[in-house]
Amino acid sequence: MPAPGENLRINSTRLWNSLMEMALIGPGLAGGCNRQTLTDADSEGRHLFAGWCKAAGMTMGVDTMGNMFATRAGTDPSALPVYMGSHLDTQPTGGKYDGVLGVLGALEVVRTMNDIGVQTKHPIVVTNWTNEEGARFAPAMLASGVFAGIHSQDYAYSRIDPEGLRFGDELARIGWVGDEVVGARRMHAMLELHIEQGPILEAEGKSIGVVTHGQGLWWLEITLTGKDAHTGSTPMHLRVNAGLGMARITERVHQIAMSHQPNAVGAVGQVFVHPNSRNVIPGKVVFTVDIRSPDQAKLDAMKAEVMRAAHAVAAELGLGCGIEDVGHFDPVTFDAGLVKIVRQSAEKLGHSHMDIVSGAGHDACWINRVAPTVMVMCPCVDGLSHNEAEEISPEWAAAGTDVLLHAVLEVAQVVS
Ligand code: HGY
Ligand code: MN
Ligand code: MN
Repeated sequence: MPAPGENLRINSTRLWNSLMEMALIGPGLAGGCNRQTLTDADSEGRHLFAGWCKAAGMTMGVDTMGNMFATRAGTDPSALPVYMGSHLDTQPTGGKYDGVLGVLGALEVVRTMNDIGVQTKHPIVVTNWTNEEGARFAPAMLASGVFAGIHSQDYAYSRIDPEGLRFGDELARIGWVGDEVVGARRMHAMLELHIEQGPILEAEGKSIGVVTHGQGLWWLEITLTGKDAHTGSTPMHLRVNAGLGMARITERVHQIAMSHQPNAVGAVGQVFVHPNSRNVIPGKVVFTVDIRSPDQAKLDAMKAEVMRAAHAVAAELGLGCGIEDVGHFDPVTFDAGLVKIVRQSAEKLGHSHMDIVSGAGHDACWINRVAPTVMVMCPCVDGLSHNEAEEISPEWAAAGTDVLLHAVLEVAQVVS
């Protein structure tokens, strides 16, 4: 006689329909999503998620960072809950699945448990972490970082978006400041389902990524100051061109990442040019360098080399140079016991799988500081993400969510 829940599979049609319904909120211009954190679209998505959680019989808690926690009771209310979840906010030109699969996959796990009345010893909590992307308000994983004690709430509330709006004011404006003290909750474990956002699983023909580690990251915001001047009448030797400095540093970032291969990456993704007029030599540029590696020594070395290169280029061109750390976490090792449970769940379900290091940052990287944590990944088409054309198959979504279901049933201990 199989143990209760042994043959359980999620309802993949229900999951896919929920993903498609959420994707209609904050639609992008090219088929993806633009549901940036603390916008009205984010709030609308939150309300849709909250309504689904209520319909699934869960009780909702919200903390002062807007993190949402929907609880399904366990048989032992004194047992610490098992958390699952990810994020509903998206990049400005984001896809339909980055983060959303982890939140709605976790909801589908609860819906499936409800279908046959599975009871677990530990309560189960489905989570939506605020501002995972860091696109509007840096750094990424801001609210899970406050929850894990990495950032103060005052720091988080003070973060400013490109329009000069304040995180704390925007959270209040959309009405999602909760009454729970952020970080007060204790967890038995946290499991996050996420698309890979890279090409490895698809290329290897694997349906499941068993995430053993996450690479570390630095976001360095560099401000170069030169002199606005006429692009036509200013002789070349009299120019103090901040735009030229940015171009040279951008090239150096690429060279530095290439010099630390394998397992090192670097790029500049966000640039603000002032005054950004066709016939004015830029007197000021502000841009963010994103460098990452799973190897601590490489990550540290790249940061030092980028800092040196930036100051050297600025000196060559007579530019002022300021560098601010606007995001950082060191390489992460996830909980070995949970990794084993995820791997065994994939094997039990007959899904092809491989161990993998996460190239992207995730809320799990911070929660790993305060509770045993692991991630489950599914492939995405051509490894593409942070692009409106991001795509996964319903089969991949179902496989990842089935693995999440069985891993959670194991960790939360099925009672009946
Ligand atoms: O930047 C990241 O890796 C994540 O997508 N926020
Ligand atoms: Mn994500
Ligand atoms: Mn993302």
